[in-house]
Amino acid sequence: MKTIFSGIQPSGTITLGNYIGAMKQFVELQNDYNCYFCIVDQHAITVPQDRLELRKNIKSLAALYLAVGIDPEKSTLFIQSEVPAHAQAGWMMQCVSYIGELERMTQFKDKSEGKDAVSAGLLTYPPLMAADILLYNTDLVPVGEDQKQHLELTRDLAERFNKKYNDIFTVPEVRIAKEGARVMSLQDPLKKMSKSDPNKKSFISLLDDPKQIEKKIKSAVTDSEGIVKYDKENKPGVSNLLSIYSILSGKTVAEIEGEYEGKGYGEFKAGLSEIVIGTLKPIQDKYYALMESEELDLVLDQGAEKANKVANKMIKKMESAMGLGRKRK
Ligand code: ATP
Ligand code: LTN
Repeated sequence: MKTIFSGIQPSGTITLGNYIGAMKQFVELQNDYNCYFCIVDQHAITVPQDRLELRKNIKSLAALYLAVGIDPEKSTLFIQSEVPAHAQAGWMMQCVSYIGELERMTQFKDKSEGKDAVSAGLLTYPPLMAADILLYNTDLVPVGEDQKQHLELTRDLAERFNKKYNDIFTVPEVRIAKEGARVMSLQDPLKKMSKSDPNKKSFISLLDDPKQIEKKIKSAVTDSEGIVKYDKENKPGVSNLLSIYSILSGKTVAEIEGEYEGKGYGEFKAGLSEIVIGTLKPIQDKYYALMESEELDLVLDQGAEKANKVANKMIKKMESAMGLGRKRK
């Protein structure tokens, strides 16, 4: 069986973008692959976090992974900081990375822009991500479109390490969903929907209640034409809503366009709200039950145990390849 690895930052509550672009794929893939899904809390601290809020988000993200359908019998779910090999391998991968290539990452440029205090961790975020992936002999990494550049760098770093030291890493492939790989902000359809956006109206979180969902969709930016038609160039707002509608309902964009022909955005938005609320209801019910149960800690303990075993084997190989420590019998 081939291996999959992917991670999500506990930097807020999962949005519809994270769900459609990443999590929904995870659930489908876990039947056919040996899967590792990680809560990358060490990546989250590359930007300022409130400690209580971070702890809350870590637990909540674990519950959401399970609530959307990650099955701990099939997949290994764990917290990055509970597997020290990630930080160890992250350091080694930093030492094969060049500052220039890290400075060229668009996520680094976007997140550091206009800030006067940028952490060194924000720059060295990608070698830690490469470490996450390479520790598990990963074949495939399902992510949203925004992570493509980081995956290309991961491949470069793996090849560089293999050539310079020893051929120990599997060079992973990226897997980006055909549809919904880049869900856009409801307030600025030219920007991606992001869970850490300070404007809460720009995203729908998986835990928003029906009233909030209706309100956010009602205030989503569209245009003045009043025609429900997919046209990404000229109607980015409506097109984004149409993609969300299509992915969550299983209907094609053409079918939805037909359904709302001659009707205005009000009716279309009400229909979309209903679809979103219907999709999230069972997830939320499961989530609140999990948050009260003891299952979560059990799953995370087992996940960390399994991940530690696998990752520590790779650390030994990496250290040996680089000549760190002593030779053991
Ligand atoms: P942050 O706002 O803290 O940077 P984020 O919302 O961008 O967080 P991540 O934790 O960085 O989310 O990403 C988790 C997964 O969700 C990744 O695979 C990422 O590519 C995917 N993803 C994030 N935003 C979107 C989006 N708008 N559309 C589709 N996929 C997305
Ligand atoms: N950088 C990713 C989160 C992430 C990740 C990973 C994704 C950290 N490590 C390993 C896939 C594989 C993000 O910001 N979405």
